Amino acid sequence: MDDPTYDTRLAEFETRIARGEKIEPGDWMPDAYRKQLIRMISQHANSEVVGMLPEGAWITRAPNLRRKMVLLAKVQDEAGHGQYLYHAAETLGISRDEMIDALLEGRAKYASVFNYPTLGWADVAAIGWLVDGAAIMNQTMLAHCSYGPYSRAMVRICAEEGFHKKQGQEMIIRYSQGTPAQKQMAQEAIDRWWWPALMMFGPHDSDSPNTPQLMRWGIKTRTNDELRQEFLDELVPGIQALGLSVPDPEMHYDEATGHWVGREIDWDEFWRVIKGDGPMNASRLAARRKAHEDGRWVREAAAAYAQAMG
Ligand code: BYC
Repeated sequence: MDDPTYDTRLAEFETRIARGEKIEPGDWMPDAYRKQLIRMISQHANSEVVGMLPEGAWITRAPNLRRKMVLLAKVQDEAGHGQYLYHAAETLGISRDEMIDALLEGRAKYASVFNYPTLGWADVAAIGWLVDGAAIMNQTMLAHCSYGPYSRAMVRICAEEGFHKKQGQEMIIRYSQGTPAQKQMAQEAIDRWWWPALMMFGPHDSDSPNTPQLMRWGIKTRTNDELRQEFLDELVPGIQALGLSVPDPEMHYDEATGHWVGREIDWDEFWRVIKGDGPMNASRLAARRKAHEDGRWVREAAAAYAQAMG
């Protein structure tokens, strides 16, 4: 039987990716590919689960039954996304317990955007339109990624994120056409979530150590800056059409490039938040730890039942 060398296996692996084939869990893959996927998918799963907290805080304060039902469904969807993603990561040889421990011990990352507070009802709307909107751009790309379980999870997640984005956009549209107080509420929410949403796409390509390897292996097919630009080009005219604005006095349409261009993101703030020093980092982790402890008896009962049933 042939015993292909690492280089031969790598060449075959890369040829499969170039042909557009999906890599599946039992297939040969370079160690670095496996590690990159575990890193990204587990961070993504953590983001979905921590991302339930900012909006979850408003479920009891939704202004009417319809809004409450929509918000409940959305937050529940995020839990489901976490489930698919932890499962997808498990196919790569890491256990859910390891991933959850890393999150609760502060060793794992999750999207920086969820370390900001939701100070008003319209923040729920801004998260839907801006944050889910940013997530969809990134996840539509990931639905075409080279790893089968991740790409299939993304197809389903994107369908649900489409509903999340639309319910947020619909709220902002209505409030922008409502009373002066409602319009102001919508504007303040956009002002609060604008910069954190732009930061979701990650650092500039020149400061993104992972992008070259992720692009080489078809995990990412577009860079952080390309996706951020697409977001700006879609969102800025959409917000302005409602008589609202983005909190960036330098934002303008550049005729030469055909793109919207604004001022530089505050990257010091971005790195501070990622390193654990954002407005809500401690509170988010405390909430997850409490939920984990409160759910311990359920996990123990389920494990005992499974053992008793053989
Ligand atoms: N936040 O080399 P880079 C949702 C880290 S949730 C925190 O560019 P990469 C929703 C990065 O991890 C959807 N950390 O990284 C849920 C790396 O550190 P490590 C969330 C960030 O991987 C509830 C370092 O910075 N989406 O939709 O090439 C309610 C250097 O970065 C961030 C995903 O998770 C950040 N924003 O690109 C509502 C998508 N940016 O790991 C909505 C999956 C960068 O080397 N992830 N870092 O220590 C990705 O697509 C990519 O990982 C990223 C970063 C674009 C985020």
